[in-house]
Amino acid sequence: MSLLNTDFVQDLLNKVAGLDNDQGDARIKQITRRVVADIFRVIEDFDVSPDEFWSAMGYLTAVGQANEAGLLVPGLGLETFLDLRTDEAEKQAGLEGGTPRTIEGPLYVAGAPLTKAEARLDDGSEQGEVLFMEGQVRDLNGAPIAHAVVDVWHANTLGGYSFFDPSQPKFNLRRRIETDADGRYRFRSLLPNGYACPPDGQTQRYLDVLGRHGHRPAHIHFFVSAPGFRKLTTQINIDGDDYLHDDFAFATRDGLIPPVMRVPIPPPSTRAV
Ligand code: MBD
Ligand code: FE
Repeated sequence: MSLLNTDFVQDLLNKVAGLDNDQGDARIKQITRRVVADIFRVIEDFDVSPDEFWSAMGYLTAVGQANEAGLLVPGLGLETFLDLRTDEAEKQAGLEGGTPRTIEGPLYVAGAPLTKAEARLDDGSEQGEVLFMEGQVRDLNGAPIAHAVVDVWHANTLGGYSFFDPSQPKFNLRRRIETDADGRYRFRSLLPNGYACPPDGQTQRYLDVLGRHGHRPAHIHFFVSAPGFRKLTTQINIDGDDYLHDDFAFATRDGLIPPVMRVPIPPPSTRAV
């Protein structure tokens, strides 16, 4: 027997969503009507017990208290779904091509130091493989864009991000670089390691129940923006990472795995002076 389909429960849903008044926000009301009805349906179809229900409410409370909503969202593929929808909307609008977008994730911090054309992202206090990256910001016709801002952020060699990892200096591995007259930028940093969800955190607790890991492949985030252009949110992955195609956040995409060239450093005695 379905309680959901009774007039009584349908009327309850209408009242819950404020559909019996003419105040408030019509769109939020419609969405609320759907979301609550869908939760009712899940409870009915899966015969969810009160204990199970309250356990789920306790979980959501804990996610909020742990500030992990932004981590759970990519873990559930929701952020990737938003990207796929934006891709589709742009395609419908005739906007195709260029570097693919991928998710922002929860670890961006605004206001990183801004420099022209080049930057060093690490302060020399951490040991690791030195990374050089350079590129050119171009429009869809291939024309370079001068004075674009490349906002880059990534993890350290332990997979931790400054601000979220209190052991790192402020804005460590976070910079904004303004492209030069040819649209070019370059930076020096340290090769990051992959991020992993906090093992005792709420996101990992859920992933455990799903039999999933909470690892991301090593990656570098970018916002690329310039006046008069859409803002690009993307990442590159470091080729060869064990999790390259097994990202808990589902952010790896074709076109975002550039070749990594390892360059031997000649011993000091053979170095040109
Ligand atoms: C990250 O570093 C990240 O980029 C995402 C999407 C989720 C968690 C950690
Ligand atoms: Fe990240």
